[in-house]
Amino acid sequence: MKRSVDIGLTRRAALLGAAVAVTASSASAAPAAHRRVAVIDITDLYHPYQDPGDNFDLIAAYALPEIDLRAVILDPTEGFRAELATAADGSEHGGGPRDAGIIPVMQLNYLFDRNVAWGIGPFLALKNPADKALDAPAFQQNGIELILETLRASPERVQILSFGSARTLAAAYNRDPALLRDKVERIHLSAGSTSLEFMEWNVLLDRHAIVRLLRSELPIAIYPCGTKGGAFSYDEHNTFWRLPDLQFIRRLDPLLQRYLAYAFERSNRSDFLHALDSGLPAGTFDRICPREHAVWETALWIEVSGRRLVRNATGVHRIVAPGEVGSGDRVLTNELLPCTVTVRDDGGFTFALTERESNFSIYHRGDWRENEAALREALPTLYASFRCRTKA
Ligand SMILES: [Ca+2]
Repeated sequence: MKRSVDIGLTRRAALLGAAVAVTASSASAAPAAHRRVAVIDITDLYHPYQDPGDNFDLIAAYALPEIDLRAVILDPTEGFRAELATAADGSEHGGGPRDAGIIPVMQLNYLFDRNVAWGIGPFLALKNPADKALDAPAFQQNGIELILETLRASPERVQILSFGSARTLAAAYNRDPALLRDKVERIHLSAGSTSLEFMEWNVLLDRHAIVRLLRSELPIAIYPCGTKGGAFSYDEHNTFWRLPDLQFIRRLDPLLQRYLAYAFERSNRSDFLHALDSGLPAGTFDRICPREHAVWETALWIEVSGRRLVRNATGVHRIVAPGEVGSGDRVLTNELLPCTVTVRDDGGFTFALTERESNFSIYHRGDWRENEAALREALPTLYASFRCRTKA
C-alpha cells in the first residue's frame, strides 16, 4: 500500500504538472486568464433544490481563482421535476416540483459578472451504453452539444467535473469519441461507491452512462460518493464529509449570502436577479445557518485547482495554492491513485490499485477522520475568501 501511494504521488505530480506549475508561478504575478485550468462543470443542480449541496458547490466553480469555467451543463432527471419524486432506490423525495438550476446559474453569472455558457442535458436516462440521445427533444440536446462545442473551441485540454449522472457526458462521447480523447485532460467523476453492497445515487440516475464511461479509454478519476455503509458513510477512498452547521454563511460576501438564502429558502421570487440586490429578511441566518450540510464535492475542487489541504504549525487547516504552503505546514492526503476498473452492466463497479499505466484513477484521502476535521475548518475559510465581481 505504501509503495502504491508513493507511485500515486509521483504520477499525480507528473499528470498535474501543468496545473501545479501554473498556480506556483502565478503566486508572484497576477494570474492570466489563459493560465487557469479550463473546466466544464456538469451538475444535477435544481431550483428549488433537490440536494442544496449542488447550489452551494457551484459557487466554487465561479469563485476559485485557478478555475476558468467554460461551461455549466445542467443534468436534470425527469422524475425529480415532479412534486414528489421516487428515486431509483425506491426512496421518496418531496420539495418539488422543480426544474434544472437555470436560476442559480443565471444568479452566479450575474453576481460574478460573467456570461458562462450553460446548457441542459436529456431528462431521461440513456437507453443503452452507445446511446447518442439523438431522439431527445432538441432543447434537451443542448447540453450535449455545448460539451462538444466547448471542447472544439478550446485551444487546450479541458477538465470535466461531473457531480450528477454521467448521461450528458456519455452521450457527448458517443457522438464524437475522438474529440473527447483529444481534448479532455481528465474527467473527474463524483459518483459510485467503494463497495458493490451500496449502489449510489448518481450511478442509479443513469446506469448505462456510467457503464459507457467506465468501459472507455478516456482519462477518468473516480471519486466515490459512498461506501458499503451508504452515501453518508466514510472510508479512505470516498469523498463524503459533513458540516455540522452552516454558521459560516454569516462570514461570506453578502451577495453570496443572498444567493444561498434564495436557494436554501426555496424562494419563489420571480425577480431572481433583483432579489440579490437587497438585504436579507430578518431571521434568514437563524433559519438556514443551524442546518447540517452533507458534502461530496470538495476533493474534486482541491484536485482540479491544484490546491493543497494543509495543517499549519498551530493546527489551523486551510485549502491553499501550492505557493502558499508554508515550511511548517503538513499537506494532508488528497490524491489520485492509478487503478483498474471493472464495471457491471448495472453500473456497479470495483477498482483495484495498480502500478501499471491506467486511464483510471481512484481518489484517496487516507485518514477520513483527519480529512473531515480539516475540511470542516478549511472549506468555510475558503468560501469566506470568495468575492463576487460586482457590488450591487
Ligand atoms: Ca449532485
